[in-house]
Amino acid sequence: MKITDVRVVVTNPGRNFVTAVVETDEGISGLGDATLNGRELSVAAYLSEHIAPMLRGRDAFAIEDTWQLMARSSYWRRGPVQTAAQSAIDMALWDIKGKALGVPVYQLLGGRCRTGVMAYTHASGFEISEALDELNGFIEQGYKAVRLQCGVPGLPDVYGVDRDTSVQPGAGFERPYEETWDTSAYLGIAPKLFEAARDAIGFGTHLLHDVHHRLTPAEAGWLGKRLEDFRLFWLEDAVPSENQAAYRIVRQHTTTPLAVGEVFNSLADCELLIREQLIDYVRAAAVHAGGLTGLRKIAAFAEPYLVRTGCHGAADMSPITMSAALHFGVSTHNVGIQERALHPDAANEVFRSTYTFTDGYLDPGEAPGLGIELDEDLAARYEFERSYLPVARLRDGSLTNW
Ligand code: KDG
Ligand code: MG
Repeated sequence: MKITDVRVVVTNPGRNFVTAVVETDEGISGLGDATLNGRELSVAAYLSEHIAPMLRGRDAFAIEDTWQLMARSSYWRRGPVQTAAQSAIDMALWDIKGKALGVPVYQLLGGRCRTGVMAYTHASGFEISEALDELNGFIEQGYKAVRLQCGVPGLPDVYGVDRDTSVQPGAGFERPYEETWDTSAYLGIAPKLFEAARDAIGFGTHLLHDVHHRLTPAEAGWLGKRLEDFRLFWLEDAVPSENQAAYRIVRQHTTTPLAVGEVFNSLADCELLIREQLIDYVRAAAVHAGGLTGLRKIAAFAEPYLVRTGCHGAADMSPITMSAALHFGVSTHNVGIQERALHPDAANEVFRSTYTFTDGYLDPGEAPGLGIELDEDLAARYEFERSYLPVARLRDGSLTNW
C-alpha cells in the first residue's frame, strides 16, 4: 500500500486543531494530530511544504522507517514544529495499518494489558471552597483522580483557573494575555489548598497539582516537602525541565511524586530525568513526542527505571491525540494515568471518536485503527483564528514562565 498524498486540515471548532490526513492508493486514509497550541500554522506549513512531497509513493506500512526518515532528513533534529509534524504522520500510519488489518491500534502495540486507563481531570476555583466544590462534582462523576488548582491571593489571574477575558479584550487573538505571578503568595496558598482538600474528602481520591514551570529547585523542594502529608499522586512541572539536573535538588528534598514532560519532544529531553529516577511520571504526549512510535520509545526506556507515563491530555490537542494515548494506554505496561480535559462540543462533532469514559477509566474502543473520523465538511466551517498562550510577569514587570 502506497502513500499517495498528505493533506492538512486546519479547523477551529472552539479552538484551533491541525490534522494530517494521509491517503493511500488502496483508498484507506489515516488521521494524525499536528496541533502545536499557539504556533499552529508553522506545523501546517511544515507538513504540506516539506513532509508531504517526500512521503508520496512510500510504503504506508513502513512506520518505523518513515519515522526515522522524517527525523533524520530534517538534519535539524527534534524541536516542537518538526516533531509535531512527524507525530501526526506517525499516528496516521498506525491508523492506516489498523484499518487495513481490521484491528484497533492497541492490538498492533501488543494487545491489552489493562482493562482501562485511569483518567484525571481538572478542578479549580479562585477560592479554595470553589475548587473543593468542583472536586466533589468530579468525584460524583466517578473520577478516581483529580488535578486541583486555586487562585492566589492578590493575583487576578492564575494558571489553571478560569479567567475573566473581558479584562484584556483582544488578548489571545492579537497578543498574548498578560498575567502577574508572585511565587511567595503562591507558596502561601498551595499547601492550604491540599490540607483543605484532604480534610474534606479524605484519601480515597488521587490529587494532582500543576506548578507550570514556575519554581526554583529550592522552592520546589520546599513545596514538595509541605505537601507530603497530603499524599499527592504527583506534583507537575515544579521546575522548568530544560535543565534536567535541576531535578536532582528537588528529588533530594521531597518524596512527593514528580511529573514532568508535556513539552518534551524526544527521549533526549528526559533521558537523564528517567535514568537517574529523578521523576516518577513522564508527561510526553503522542502529538509532541513523535507519535505512538516516539511515545513507545520513551516508555520502553522508562520501564526498568520504574518511571510511568501520564500523557498530557489538555484540550488543546485534538481527540486524535487522546485516542492514540488510549491505544497506547491499554497496551503499555508502565502507563500510570491519562489526563482528560474535555473538548468543546463542536470539536467532538468534527472529530467523532469511539473512546469512552466509565467510572473513572478511559477506553479506546474496538473500531479498527485509532477510532476517529474527521468530518471535513464541518471542519471547513470553522476557520482558523490566531490565538496566543498567555505570558506572565513578576511584580517588577520582568517576564517569567507562564
Ligand atoms: O498549551 C499549553 C497547555 O497544554 C498546558 O498549559 C496544559 O499544563 C497543562 C496541563 O497539564 O494540561
Ligand atoms: Mg501541565
